[in-house]
Amino acid sequence: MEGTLVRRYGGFYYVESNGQVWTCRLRGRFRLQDAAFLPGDRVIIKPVGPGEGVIEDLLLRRTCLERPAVANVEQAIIVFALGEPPPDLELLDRLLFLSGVKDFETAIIWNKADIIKKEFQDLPGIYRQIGYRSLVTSARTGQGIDELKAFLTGKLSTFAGPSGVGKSSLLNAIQPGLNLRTGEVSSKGGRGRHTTRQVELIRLPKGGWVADTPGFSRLDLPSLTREKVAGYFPEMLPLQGQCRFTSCLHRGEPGCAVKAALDAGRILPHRYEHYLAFLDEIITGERSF
Ligand SMILES: Nc1nc2c(ncn2[C@@H]2O[C@H](COP(=O)(O)OP(=O)(O)OP(=O)(O)O)[C@@H](O)[C@H]2O)c(=O)[nH]1
Ligand SMILES: [Mg+2]
Ligand SMILES: [Zn+2]
Repeated sequence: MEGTLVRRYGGFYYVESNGQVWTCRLRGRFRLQDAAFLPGDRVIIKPVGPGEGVIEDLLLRRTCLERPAVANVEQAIIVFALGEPPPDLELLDRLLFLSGVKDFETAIIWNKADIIKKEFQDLPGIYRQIGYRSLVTSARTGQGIDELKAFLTGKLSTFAGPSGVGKSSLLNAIQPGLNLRTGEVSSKGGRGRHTTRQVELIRLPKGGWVADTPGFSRLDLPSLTREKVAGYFPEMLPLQGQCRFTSCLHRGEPGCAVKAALDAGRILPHRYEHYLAFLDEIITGERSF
């Protein structure tokens, strides 16, 4: 039988197949490569008892993410809070960049609208203007939850974002009765407490899957050639080919259209800074090959 790996825990693999969750072990020849199995993977299982099975085979993956570790992702739902913890825009831009390189559909969820801090209130509009889907929600009041549900239906999505922003709380709001564990944001550092420990795939009533994932604050960039970096910044994309030099990397070369757009206020300073930082990282990565 074909199924979807929804969770791994303590040497067991939980596989959904035919509307039922099977508790599985890996077949002998796979045991040494158990790291190769990720939630989201399509597998073949053989029932060995009531609700129990053995994983016989792993089907070809269409996509793979390392952080959060989920296979076959079609859509990245990037979650940040408009209050505590304060949004780390470099991490956001990194996630947007990675999601673009992986060719995922993307949406930014700005959660905790009920305790929004003034200094962050323009962010949803700013990112919408750049071209991203940008939705304001509150897991507490229910604001935006129906729209979020509509985003998720029919696809395999993964939540991604820092600890404490409300990823598990949003899923609980979408699907009352789910009872995912949620944790306080610490009063000292304003950080989450890493309440979710494992990736868990949740089946949506109207079709599709969504992965609740542990929060993280660091993320490596994919390997890429330096000329491609600007193409994953939607506000720079239309300027391609307009710089004086075709090899322009927009780092201060004369006649640079990106620099002109920055000076004219059509590209935001923090986005440009992150472009430069990512470009540096990509160039360093090129050298290490
Ligand atoms: N005021 C308010 N609090 C929220 C909202 N969403 C979540 N919280 C609170 O924020 C804290 C963290 O929520 P979680 O859902 O555990 O956050 P998470 O993103 O799953 O965190 P990790 O599992 O650690 O990655 C909890 O105390 C929630 O009650 C919201 O919309 N408004
Ligand atoms: Mg969580
Ligand atoms: Zn340029």
